[in-house]
This record gives sequence, C-alpha cells and structure tokens, in this order.
Amino acid sequence: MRKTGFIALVGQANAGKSTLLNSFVQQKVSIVSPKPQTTREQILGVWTDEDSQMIFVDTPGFLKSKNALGDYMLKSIDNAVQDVDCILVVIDGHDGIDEREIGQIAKYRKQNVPIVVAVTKIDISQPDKLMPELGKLNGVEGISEVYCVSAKRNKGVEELKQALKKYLTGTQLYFEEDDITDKSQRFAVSEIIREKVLLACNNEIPHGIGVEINKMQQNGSAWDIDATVIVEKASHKPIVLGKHGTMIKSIGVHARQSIEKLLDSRVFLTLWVKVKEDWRNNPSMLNELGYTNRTK
Ligand SMILES: Nc1nc2c(ncn2[C@@H]2O[C@H](COP(=O)(O)OP(=O)(O)OP(=O)(O)O)[C@@H](O)[C@H]2O)c(=O)[nH]1
Ligand SMILES: [Mg+2]
Repeated sequence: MRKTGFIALVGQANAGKSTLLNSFVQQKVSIVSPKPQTTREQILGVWTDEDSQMIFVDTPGFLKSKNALGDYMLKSIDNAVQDVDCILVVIDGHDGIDEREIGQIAKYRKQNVPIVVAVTKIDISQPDKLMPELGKLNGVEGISEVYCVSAKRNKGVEELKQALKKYLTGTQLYFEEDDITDKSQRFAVSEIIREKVLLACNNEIPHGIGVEINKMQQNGSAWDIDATVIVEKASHKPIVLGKHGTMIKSIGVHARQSIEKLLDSRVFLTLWVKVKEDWRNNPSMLNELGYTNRTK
C-alpha cells in the first residue's frame, strides 16, 4: 500500500521554495523569480510513485502585510501548515540563517508535526561560510532533520524526497496518478504571464501586478489566449508597455513560448495593460483574480 500525505514548504520570501517544489515533482507547477513575493497562494505539487503519493504545498514567503492581498497571502501560509504530515522549512543557505527563521521554527513546533529543514542554494554557497550557518541550527528544538540541497542544480533533492516519505501518515490517494497540481491550465497561463512581467520589471511594479485571462479557447490545433496585465498605478502602465510597446511585446513573446510548452500547442497570445488603482485592496478585484480566502 502506498504512503500518502501533505508536506508544506514554508520560509522567507525568495528562499527557493517554489524552485524546490518544482524539483520535487520534476515539473514546473509554481512560478519562480528573483523578486520576493512571487508566490501568492497555496499551490500543490503532486508526486506519485510506486510506494507513495507526496503532496507538496507551496506557500508565499513570510511578509509584512501592507494590503488585503498581503493579508490573504499570510492567511494562506497559516492554512497551508494545518493538517499536514510534515513542515519543510526552506532556508536560503547563500543568504545565511537569521533569527526570524529560527523564530519561525519555534512557532511551527506548535503544529506538533515533524519539522525538517532544507538549506538550499548550496551551489552558490561557500562551504566555509555555510558551515557556521548550519551550526546555528544545532540545538534548535523541534528540528527532526536538516538537508542541504540545490534545487536549481537538482542536488540532494531526491535524497530529501526519499527521507520525507517516512513522515507520510496516510494511505489514501488524494489525486489521480498522473496529476501534478491542483491548479487549472488557466491558472498556470496567468501565472506564466505574471512570471514574465516579474522578470521584466523592477522596483515596486512586480508586487502590484495582477493577470486576468479574458479568453482561452482552442481554435483548431492552436490556442487563442487574451489576457490583461493589471497595474495598480497609472504611472506603472507606460513602464509595463515600454517605449513603443517594446516591453509588453517582449513579455508576450516569452510568455507565449512558455505557454506553448505547457499546452504543447501553438498559441496566439494577446496582452493588454490596464490600470486598476489600488486593486490589492479591492475585494471584488481580489475575488476576480482568484485571491479569495478559502481553507484547505
Ligand atoms: N543558485 C540557486 N538559485 C536558486 C536555487 N533555488 C532558487 N534559486 C533562485 O532564487 C530565486 C527565488 O526562487 P523562488 O523559488 O521563486 O523562491 P520562493 O521562496 O518561492 O520565493 P517567494 O515565492 O517570493 O516566497 C530565483 O531567482 C531562483 O532561481 C538554488 O538551488 N540555487
Ligand atoms: Mg515561491
């Protein structure tokens, strides 16, 4: 009988949680960028093999909430750690371990489930700097195991995944054997577009981006997709458009290429840019974009 269960990935923004989740399930289910707060909600990555079904729960990085979207993101971290079999605290080994991370481990002890620490990005960490950082985890109460990995280079990830299997407590399958996520293709398309905007834009713009899919239709052997990139200030619109529309055009090209891979089909993508002032505090906009509070 297979062992099954949920493992929540939590940690600071930018620690490498989504990259690790993608590496666990060997597919890109969660977008990745160097900008903090890339992930905005819980995203499940499902791995099924002959002896297990592991459901990894990606979460937003910890943040100080500044608006209704931030409240939603914090709540989704809290929801994600409820009723899981194990909490995997992801720490950026290159950045070093700080007190906030140790403090969070203490907080998760209250959940009464095993806590495993994944120190990631070891491909860019200097061993002589990493060792004293790891020393900080010695004696922290409640940690069952510590693993060092590089999710980007796929180093140590398989060993960690095998080690996590012992914490699974269920026996029922939660997903079909070939499922890799709980999210729809429509969600994946909107996230790919958001990822390309995050990669192209700097400063405060990434945090205020929303993506709405207006149309997603199969047309013969191709897909017709029409989407709106929402910005929260009028001054952001010309930046996302770029001079003579060059920026949005380049975002569109990169997004189309990734969506074609996802859908394994030709894609015609039309992108619009619209201003919705302060949408991150607007309940109906949050609802429209799918940022609605629900419990797992
Ligand atoms: N060199 C290296 N970079 C990594 C590794 N894992 C993640 N990164 C990079 O770190 C940045 C953040 O990665 P994400 O996976 O988006 O981090 P996250 O913890 O999900 O971030 P939020 O969703 O914003 O909380 C990206 O630029 C990744 O490419 C790794 O193992 N090695
Ligand atoms: Mg993420």
